[in-house]
Amino acid sequence: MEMTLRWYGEAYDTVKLWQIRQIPGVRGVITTLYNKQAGELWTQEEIKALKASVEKEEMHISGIESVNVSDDIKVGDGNRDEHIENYIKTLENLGKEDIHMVCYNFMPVFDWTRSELARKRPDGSTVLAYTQEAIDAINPEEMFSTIRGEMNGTVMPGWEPERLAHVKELFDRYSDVDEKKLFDNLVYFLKAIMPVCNKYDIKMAIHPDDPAWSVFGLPRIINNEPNILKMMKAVDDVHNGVTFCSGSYGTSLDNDLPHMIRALEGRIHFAHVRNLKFISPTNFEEAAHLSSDGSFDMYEIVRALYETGFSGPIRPDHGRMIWGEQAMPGYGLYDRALGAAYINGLWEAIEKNAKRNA
Ligand code: DNO
Repeated sequence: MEMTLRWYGEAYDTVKLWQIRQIPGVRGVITTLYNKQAGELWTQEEIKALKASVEKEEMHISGIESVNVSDDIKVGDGNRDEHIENYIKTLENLGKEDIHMVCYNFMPVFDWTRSELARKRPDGSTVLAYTQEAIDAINPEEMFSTIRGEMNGTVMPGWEPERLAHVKELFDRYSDVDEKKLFDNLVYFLKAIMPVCNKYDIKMAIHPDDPAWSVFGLPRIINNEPNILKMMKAVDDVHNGVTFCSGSYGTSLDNDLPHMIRALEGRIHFAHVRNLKFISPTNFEEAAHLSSDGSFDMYEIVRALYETGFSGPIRPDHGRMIWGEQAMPGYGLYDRALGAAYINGLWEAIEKNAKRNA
């Protein structure tokens, strides 16, 4: 594995590359052209400039999170084919710039959903949290304005104001999209992009639905082991793989995370590692990465990645907001740096133990 950190680019991130570079073992970042709307083409010049901005700090790009998929592609209408053409050209331009891992999601309307972005924990840190009761009480069309006030002035991924200004229209477009249709549209998209992925060895890593069940009546298709296996079988190519996100699959207590990692051996191209603390099965908050702070056994998650030969980029995921930091909720420097150090420690211990016992 390669330890990395997510970075939103010079114009958007409160965290600076020189700070990331001081986290032990981190030389790679996962980044994006954050100003791009889904469906737009990324030119080679733009990608080159992004690369240069990272490399001047003696770091490199380990993958893209995300090249977003447009609603036209997800719904299967409008400008779907033009957007797929742009996606293919974008992948080609990324391949030419030697970038080989792309994370994306196929969630309708909203990317991740949380009901709170700053729940206070007993130690004074704040975290993202979810309660089903709170979500049920929100009118989805007002979801954005409800949580906007907690974004610390940042633009959060998947919550682009330009898109969410039309949220009612978006909901209407999905009104006849059920799970089968969404799945078929995903397969259509994957089949169209596989040739370029093969040509440039670009590993596509679909991000799971977060939370792993339907919210606001919208369909969910990437939420459990049988569904991912179905997706991988429908387009059986190593470049059609997944982002294993413990905090997203882990929202459902029915998902056995180490078991899933083993079932997906060879097709996990990117790992997001974080911990959640459950108050009830539909009320959880994000915790520190340390196992004992939450509900997951992080040792078993990292061990499963190690034992299945995971060699892609890994990143600590959402951190708590600690030490007075003001940043994008989940994406401050301090707690993610602690997370990286902890995961590195687990990995080193697991690796040395495995070698000793070999
Ligand atoms: C949230 C992230 C997601 C993820 C996208 C991938 O913090 O994990 O926004 O990047 O779903 O496309």
